[in-house]
Amino acid sequence: MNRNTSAKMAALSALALALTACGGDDSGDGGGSGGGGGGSEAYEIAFVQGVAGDEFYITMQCGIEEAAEELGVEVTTQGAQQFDPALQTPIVDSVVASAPDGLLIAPTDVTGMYRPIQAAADAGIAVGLVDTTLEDPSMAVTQVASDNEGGGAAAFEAIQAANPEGGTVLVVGHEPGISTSEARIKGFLDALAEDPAFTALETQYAQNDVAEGARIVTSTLQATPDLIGVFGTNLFAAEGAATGLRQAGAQEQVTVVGFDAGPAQVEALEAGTVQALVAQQPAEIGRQGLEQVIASLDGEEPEAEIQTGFTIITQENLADNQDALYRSSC
Ligand code: T6T
Repeated sequence: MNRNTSAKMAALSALALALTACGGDDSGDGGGSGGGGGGSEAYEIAFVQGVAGDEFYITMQCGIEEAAEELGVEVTTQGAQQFDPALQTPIVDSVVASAPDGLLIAPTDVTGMYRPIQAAADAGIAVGLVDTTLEDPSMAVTQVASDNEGGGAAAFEAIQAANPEGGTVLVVGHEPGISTSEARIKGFLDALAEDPAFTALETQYAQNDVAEGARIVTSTLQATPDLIGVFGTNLFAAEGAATGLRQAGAQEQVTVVGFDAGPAQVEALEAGTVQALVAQQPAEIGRQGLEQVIASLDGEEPEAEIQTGFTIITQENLADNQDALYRSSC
């Protein structure tokens, strides 16, 4: 355990309790007209992940597949090897060519993915945006995502609770141009601006690469030895931050809060390299996205926007929040 003494951990635990599952409609009822127990036609739905092999999207796939079985629809899932619009575009183009009834997609760039997704809508495919979004999402019948700004603010509050005296913090974003990265950073920095005891260094981006995240944190520690906190905005950024701190031997000094709760993040939490995780509800995002797309295909009015909540996980409440952890397979 690092210099987060028991008092700091108690403060974090209290905050985690206060913030648990806040920030969204996590009722799981689809928020509207979707779903409805197997009455749908045997629609074909394509799910295009932001990236393959990321436990967030794997867990989302599990939620979509479970809902698809209940609803009697077919789902196929694909994802590129990297979070990159140049790699996601041909996948969407080939989905459009195969003419499914619906497309659920996490766009990897707010502008770069507009053309292929608009082409899907133009071809009569019902589009649902899950997790990430576009600058112009008007072609989508629904958008389902976490309260990303709220999650960013909660991440700052966790660092603040562990370091009430304030200090210098660093945000490691996942990648510029991805809506979730920008929203989480905004939420974090807006909350930080309310407390003059804290200063944020210029945000850096790990480019969804753990090694790059680690490099950013070790070089920041050299330039800013009094760093007290790091916010990693997704799986890769948070894992990179934890790795960098381990390499620099600075776990005692720096509070790390990361978005997401995959196995590596949970391991870092247990080891004390990370003090809090903002766990999203990826299965629920997928389920609700599917329900709304099907509602649209059934001629019902889909819910245009649904926001899901998050859970702040600490060492203290980890045992009670096993359901919030991401899965590596369905
Ligand atoms: O944080 C999630 C997702 O919400 C984000 O849009 C991209 O990164 C993740 O998939 C985690 O790696």
